[in-house]
Parts: sequence; C-alpha cells; structure tokens
Amino acid sequence: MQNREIAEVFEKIADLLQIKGEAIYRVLAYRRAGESIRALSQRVVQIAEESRLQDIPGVGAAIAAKIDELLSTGKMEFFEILTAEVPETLPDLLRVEGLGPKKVARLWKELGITSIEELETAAKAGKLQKLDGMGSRSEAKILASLEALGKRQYNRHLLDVVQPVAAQLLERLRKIDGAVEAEVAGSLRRYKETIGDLDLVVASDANELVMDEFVQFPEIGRIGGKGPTKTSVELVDGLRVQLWVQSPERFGSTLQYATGSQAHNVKLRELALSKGLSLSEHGFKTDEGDEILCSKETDVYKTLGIGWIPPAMREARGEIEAALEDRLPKLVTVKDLRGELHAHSNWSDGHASIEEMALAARKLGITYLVITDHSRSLGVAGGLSIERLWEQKAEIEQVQEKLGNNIRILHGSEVEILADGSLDYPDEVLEQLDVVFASLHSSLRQPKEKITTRFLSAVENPHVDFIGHLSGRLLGKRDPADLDVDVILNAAAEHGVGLEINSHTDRLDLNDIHARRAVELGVKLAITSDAHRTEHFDLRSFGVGIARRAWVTPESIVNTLPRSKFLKWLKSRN
Ligand code: DGT
Ligand code: CA
Ligand code: ZN
Repeated sequence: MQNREIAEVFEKIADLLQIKGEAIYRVLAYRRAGESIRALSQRVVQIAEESRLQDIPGVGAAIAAKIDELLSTGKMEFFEILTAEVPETLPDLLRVEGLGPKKVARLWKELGITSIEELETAAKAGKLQKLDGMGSRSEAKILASLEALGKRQYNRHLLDVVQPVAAQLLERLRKIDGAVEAEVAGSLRRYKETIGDLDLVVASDANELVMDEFVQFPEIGRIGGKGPTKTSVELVDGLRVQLWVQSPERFGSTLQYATGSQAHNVKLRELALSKGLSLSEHGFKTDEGDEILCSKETDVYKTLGIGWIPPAMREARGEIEAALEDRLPKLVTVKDLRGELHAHSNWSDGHASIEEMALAARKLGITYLVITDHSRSLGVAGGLSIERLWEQKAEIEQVQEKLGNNIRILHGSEVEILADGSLDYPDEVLEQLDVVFASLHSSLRQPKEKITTRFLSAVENPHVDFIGHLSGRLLGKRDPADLDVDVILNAAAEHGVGLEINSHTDRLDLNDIHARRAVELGVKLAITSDAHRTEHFDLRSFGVGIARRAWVTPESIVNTLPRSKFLKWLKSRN
C-alpha cells in the first residue's frame, strides 16, 4: 500500500467525522495523521515493519493500530463502521465551492443527497432552495460551482504526486536486464502544471522482455494496450502510464517525440521538412530514403541545425524561432536560488520551529531565509497578533545568534489583503518588517474590478515587497480569481513590487503565461517554496519548472541574488 492511499483513508475519516458533527479535536487528529503520512519520505509499510509507527508525528497508539490493521488486512473496522453510518461518497461534496461539512450534512439528512450527481439533479430540479436558510441564490451558486467543478479536469494529477512515482518506476526499469537507459518524457519532463498520463521511455533491444517485466511491477493495477514498442497501464492508484521502448540507436528520437508537446513536435517536423527531412519517433529520413538515427536527443536538434531546446520550453511559443536565431535563454535552475523568501513556522500554521526551518534551509545551501507567518486576521491559520509578531522577532534574533552567519534569518510576514484592499497590519508595523508579502486568502470571488483594485492598493503600499500567489487558484479545487492581470503587473513594475511564483504543486501561481508576461513588463519575480514544513523546500523545483516554462533567466529572479546584494536591494526599497 502506498503512503498516499493510507493518507487518503485518514483524510476521508476526518471528512466523514466532520460531516457527522464530531468534536473538532477528533477530526483534526485524523487530519493531522493523514497529512504527516502524506509528507513522509519513507514508506509507511517499512516503518510499520520496524514497529516505529508512533514515531510519525500525529500518530499515537490508536492510529498506529489502525494503520497496522489496514496494512495487514487491507481493511479497517473503524472505517467500515463509520461508512456504514455516513456515506463514503459524501466528502466528494466538500469539493463544491460554498459547501462546508455542515451544509453537506444537511443535504444528506434532509434531502438524501450523497453524491455530486445527486446534488446536481436536486439543484437542477430546484430542490435545494426549499431547504431552510437556502434560497434560489444559494442554489444558483451551487450550480455554478458544479459547472466549474466539471470543467476542471479531475483526471489530471499534481506534479509532486507523479514525480516520485516516476522516479520509482525509472529506478526499477533501469535494473531490468537489457534496459540500457530509462528517462521520463511527456508533460512531466516539461513541468506542465498538471499531468494527464506519465510517459516513460526505455532504450533496449529486448522490447518484449522489458515490457513483460514492467507489467509485473507491483504498483500496476490494469494493463491497457500493448503494442510492439508501447505499453499502457493503469497503476493501482489510478495514474495511467505509457511505456515507450526503443532500440538504443533510436532512443534520442523517441525521447524527443514522447516529450512533446504535440504542438512543438508539429513545428519541429515542419522545420525538418523545410530541410528535406521527414521526422518521426523512429528518426529522420532523407528524400532519398536514407535514415538518420539519433541515439541522443541532442542529435535530433543538431541534425536540424539548432541548439537543444530545454523540455520546459517545448510548447510552440516561439522556442524554435529562438533556437534558429541562436537566442535561447539560459534558464534559471534550482541551484541559482540562494534565498528563500516565503516560509512559515510553527508561530502560525507551519509545522517546524524557526530554528528547524533555518537548519533545513542551510542544509540546502540557502543563505537567507525570510520567515513570513500569517497575519492577524487569518485566524484559521494561526495568524499573529502584533504582540506575537514582536515576540517572534525576538525568537528570530535568538536563533540567529545561535546559528551564526551561515544563514541569515529575516523577519517578514505574509500579510492578508483585506476585503476592502487595506492590509492586515498598520503601516507602522509593516515598516519594521524586513520583507512584506501581501496575499489574499479570502473573498476571492469578488467581481473582477473590485478584486483587481484590491491588489492595486496592496501594490501601491510602499511597504509591500512581493505579492504572493496572485490568482489564488488551487489546481483541481478552486478556480483562479477573476483578475485583470496586466493591470496588476503594470502597477507592480511601476512600484517595484515583485511577484511570487509559488512552488506548491496545487498553486504554481503565477502560472507560466503570467510569469512570462511579468518579465516582459519588467516585473521582478521570486520563486518561493511557501514552506510549511522543512520538506517543502524541495518543492522549489516545481516553481523553477514554471519559471523555465516562462523562459525566465536568473536575472529576473530576486532570490537568485547573493545575500549581500539581496540585503542591499532590500535597503534600497526602504
Ligand atoms: P498529458 O499527458 O496530457 O499531461 O500531456 P503530454 O504532453 O504528456 O501528452 P501525451 O501523453 O498525450 O503524449 C506524450 C507525447 O507524445 C506528447 O507530448 C507528444 C507525443 N504525441 C502524442 N500524440 C501525438 C500526435 O498525435 N502527434 C504528435 N506529433 N505527437 C504526439
Ligand atoms: Ca503524458
Ligand atoms: Zn504562505
């Protein structure tokens, strides 16, 4: 059983208990267990074998026993009893914007609604507005949310879910006798924001053998199609995987083809044709019918007389033209990031202390770290009162003293932009902070003009340094706010305010299109982990992926600056 599947059971229990109306501490206990299991780097199965389940944060004796039961029998009695009482499908309704556990419970108890489909039928039949406290307006809102939910593609997967699976499969593929090389291709290699299916390419002359061994991997649930060079399967957790096998001397061509995007491939084929070559996943053919084989992917581009184009740029957004004119940008990498500007500690909703965060950051070569906990109005996330904010400053100074000069810890805040556009702390507080992120976690559904104006007020505040996760979207869960992005970016350029690329895989906000536009308009960017635990610093690779898709070079990213230059930059802003 995968960690994710175990985590999902506990998260579902938390949802079900909440819908049932149980005490919040019980709900949170299961939610916390689910979250910690999800964040583990080691397999729960192994931890259980070593009898160390209770070492997992948030896992006590009772939950450990439940995990053991689940692992040994594939079932959990507690879950079965609970789902006999509360329908297992009810938590799906929580994905509908505007529906919380209390409302879901009423829909179920008063109208017998247990699924998204039943909700839609009832809403369309006008049954919801008959409920006490619900009117035709709430009903219309729910219908709109349902429509938005349908439009979002639920069969797409988040990057941080797919990437470890890909790494695991690749590791095992490389061990198969006769497999010379194995690489990831498709949208994951391009760091597209969500993944439809996972594409893997293996170099081998033993196609059959490789594919036969592959379909016997333990995580494979169902075999889809199988051809001479391609096999598609579905993993037990529902992720579809396409395996391409090609002989080593043609591996470069197949890797290039399978990486896509389709639009890039179409353009590349046109370029080939203009040079009298036909291009396919097997290689090039000349007009005379001679083959040109590419064992390495760089050979494909070299044959066409252009430089190797980084996968993140392969979206037919001008990259082939740029390559032809020899002006491919030198894209930012994770190694270029010297500072972390957006991180939370256990002073608000983070899980680690300031010292733990600083130590973990230092290990990764980060030389300056800004602690940006939430501001006072964000009660659900433990936002800091002004008094607590100054207490936190004292702790930062202590930790700084203790850790020495290898890492510089700065005192910042992720300040709420309130519904009226004002900020959550007064100016005299903001001016004493090293770095101010302004972001928005509520009233995201305001009309376009209103919410744009709200951002403009924040951008115009002289103490604001960065805007956090501009659109507020949560991939698969919440649509972006309706914003006039260009107006906000222009104002940010004018006031020297930076925009964040948030690396959480459900945010990736700014997206690639907006990040590219921001740079065009002269806006500085920051790639941040928005870490809520020490492991989250690793998410930066996904933010970097978005930046690379946006053609961003290190010069446009503030936190690529060496520490002294960054501190100078901060000073110049005050
Ligand atoms: P996804 O899976 O929706 O996240 O996106 P991709 O880009 O991984 O797309 P996918 O899995 O359908 O195909 C993988 C690659 O294979 C794609 O990026 C380019 C190539 N490919 C697939 N179908 C075609 C096609 O009909 N024409 C061309 N030129 N390339 C294709
Ligand atoms: Ca794919
Ligand atoms: Zn944050």
